[in-house]
Amino acid sequence: MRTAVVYQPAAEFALPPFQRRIISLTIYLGFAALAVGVINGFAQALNYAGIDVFQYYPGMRSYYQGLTVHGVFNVIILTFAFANGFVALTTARGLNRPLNSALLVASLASLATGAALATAAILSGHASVLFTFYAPLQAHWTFYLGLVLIVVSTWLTSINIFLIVHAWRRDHPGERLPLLAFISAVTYIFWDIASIGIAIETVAFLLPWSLGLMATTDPLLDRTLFWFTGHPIVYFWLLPVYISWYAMIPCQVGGSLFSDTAARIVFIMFLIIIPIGLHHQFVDPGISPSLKFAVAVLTFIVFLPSLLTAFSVMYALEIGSRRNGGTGVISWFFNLPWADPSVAAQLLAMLAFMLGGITGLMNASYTINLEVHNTAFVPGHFHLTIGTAVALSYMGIAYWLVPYFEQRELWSRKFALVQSWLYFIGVLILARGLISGGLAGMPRRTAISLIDYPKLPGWREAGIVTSVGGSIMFIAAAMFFIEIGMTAFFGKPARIKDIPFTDTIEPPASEGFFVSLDRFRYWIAASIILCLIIYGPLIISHLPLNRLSVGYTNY
Ligand code: HAS
Ligand code: CU
Repeated sequence: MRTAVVYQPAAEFALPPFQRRIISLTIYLGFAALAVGVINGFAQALNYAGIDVFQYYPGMRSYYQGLTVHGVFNVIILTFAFANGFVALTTARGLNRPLNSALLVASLASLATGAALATAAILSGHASVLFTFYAPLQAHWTFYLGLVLIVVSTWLTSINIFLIVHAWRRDHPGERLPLLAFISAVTYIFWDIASIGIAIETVAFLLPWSLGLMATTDPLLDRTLFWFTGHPIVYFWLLPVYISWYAMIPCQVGGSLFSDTAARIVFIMFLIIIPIGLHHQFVDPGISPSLKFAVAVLTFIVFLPSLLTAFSVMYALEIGSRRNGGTGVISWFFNLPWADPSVAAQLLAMLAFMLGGITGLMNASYTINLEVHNTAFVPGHFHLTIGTAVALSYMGIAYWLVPYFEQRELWSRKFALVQSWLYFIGVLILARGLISGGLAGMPRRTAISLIDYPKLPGWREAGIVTSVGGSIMFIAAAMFFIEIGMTAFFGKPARIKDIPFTDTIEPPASEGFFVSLDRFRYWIAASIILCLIIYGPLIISHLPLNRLSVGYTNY
């Protein structure tokens, strides 16, 4: 028996138009950030070829200011805005229940205020500290306050999600939570635990330090707290996309997800395996090699839920293709609805993610990491993950979401298709350049166009390839904005009642162990215990704090 992943699949989606509007504004705020971010991304790519265009950008003072804009706008403002809007929407649809309007507005207000504060600090040159804002580099306090408000917006969204989950459970005692609502809720539970590190770092240390209330700070502790959140943050970017891959794409290709239980296990695995941020600190002093090794092993374990996802989603695609006449061992893949830009963009994102996953494992391998850390290899990895698996999926999702928000048809399917392919081709070229440059020792986060020492063999070619790929991506990103702008303002009016969602072939278990997957408190406890095992001894051994660093400001 096929089971829908939502409650009341046949009923009209009970989301009031006002809430739909607030959700759309939240996501549009994210897309506006993306627009600013990619303009600076273009300059980053050209930098690798030795071309400095920052000097022509109005208001930009330095390479690092541009890089901060690129990072903060694309991986903090865009991703948080998208998650807040999209996951609130999927929870509401999963339960077919309206959200709390006041909380929706409060979350958007907090996000917009935080983004405005951080933007003002960065654009005025008071926060050229990159998206990792390592101490002792010190930004203006408004930058940290902006970040705090952005994180608060995600907590407000969490409360909204948990309130309707709780209300639904009260009305349906003993029933399994519909899959779409389950994976949406787990995404935010996961993030709430993961965000504790960055919250402590900014509120307890960086904010008072930048306000002058605290003269010095402890850079290693700050970095450790940052990466406690900074690793799982990448899954907070990814999981909304996984929601689309699991619960929407199968429907969009005419297929079904095979196993409800497998999808729930994947999200629970992400929830439990939070504390692996130390794989970003393999070269940091003051952390024992055995702990680093333990974290390398845990990182290999967190590879599993993504591998499971690859197989689950691939099977769902295959089911869809075969239902529509697809045959063969491989050729069914070409029978997927490649003419649908929403599907094509996300399929291409998945293909890129295979390479992103492989390069992630390379990073996680302790000894290889010593070779590639802080080289261009790392941006090569993350442009395939956040830069494509996530960003290109957002674009694919936008190709049904913006029509749904605006109740208009997509402006041009062909234009959107060309856009998706161009972006995909661009990123493959860019990543090829960055990865080969990284292997030749080309550093990341470096104004290559301004260095006054000779480039090593291989850097020049890698830089040219990177800038060609980045330029193609930039054109494709511009096409994305044209497509959604034209859709929002000039698309043919249409009546789109609902969002896409799939069904599962294997229904959720009604008895036995797997029913307890829905008992969040067990998994929250497991997650917190694992965090304490990995980070507890590390933090204790680090006490008393080593408060050595006064702030270094570059403005
Ligand atoms: Fe990472 C650094 C390890 C995933 C983002 N990563 C970064 C940074 C970013 C980032 C931004 O261990 C730089 C941070 C900074 O500024 O310093 N990463 C991993 C590992 C994974 C991984 C093991 N990363 C991500 C994701 C990101 C992301 C996801 C963003 C969204 N990463 C690292 C490490 C570093 C690092 C080290 C530190 C490097 C250093 O030294 O600084 C894994 O989670 C990846 C698992 C992925 C897979 C792929 C599954 C494939 C799927 C698609 C299926 C395709 C289908 C299509 C269905 C196992 C699900 C069908 C196709 C047919 C052909 C039929
Ligand atoms: Cu990581």
